[in-house]
Amino acid sequence: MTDAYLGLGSNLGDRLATLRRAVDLLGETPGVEVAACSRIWETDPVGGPPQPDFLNVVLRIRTSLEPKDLLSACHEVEAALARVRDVRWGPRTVDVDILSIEGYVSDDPELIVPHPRVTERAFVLLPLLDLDPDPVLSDGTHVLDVPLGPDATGGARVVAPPFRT
Ligand code: GSY
Repeated sequence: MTDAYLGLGSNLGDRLATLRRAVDLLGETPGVEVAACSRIWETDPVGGPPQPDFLNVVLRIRTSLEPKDLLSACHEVEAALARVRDVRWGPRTVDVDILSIEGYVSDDPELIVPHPRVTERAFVLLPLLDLDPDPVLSDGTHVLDVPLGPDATGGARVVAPPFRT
């Protein structure tokens, strides 16, 4: 089993229910076990057109899936929750991103690991710090050693405790 971090975000419909269902679906996926869940953060949208605020959460999972199969599992959860991929960077029912996979580094455009913007986005960074005070990405980067960009700390508030996993 391998540890991995996933980032989830939603800014359409019942955001909290959607995130909760996405976490449940991930946990029901064969070969995926949800090990830890961050608090639920409401965050200002970063990028794209004007759009509603997001709810974001980060999970630590343990998985026996190969990275590409884990990516497919994430896409299946998005599809099950009727994510519509229309506007790039636009509003979405749910987004499930792979942030880091223990022992795995990839620059394949289909699956870049670690995720290149972990240290640039408060909606990823702050929930990740809920799970680990000194997160280390799969390329050896200590997240807290990276200079933080302008979107890395602001525009985020905790709105709910972690989901039960
Ligand atoms: O990449 C995730 C989708 N996304 C988000 C998000 O999840 N949260 C916030 N606050 N802004 C975002 N912009 C994009 S794109």
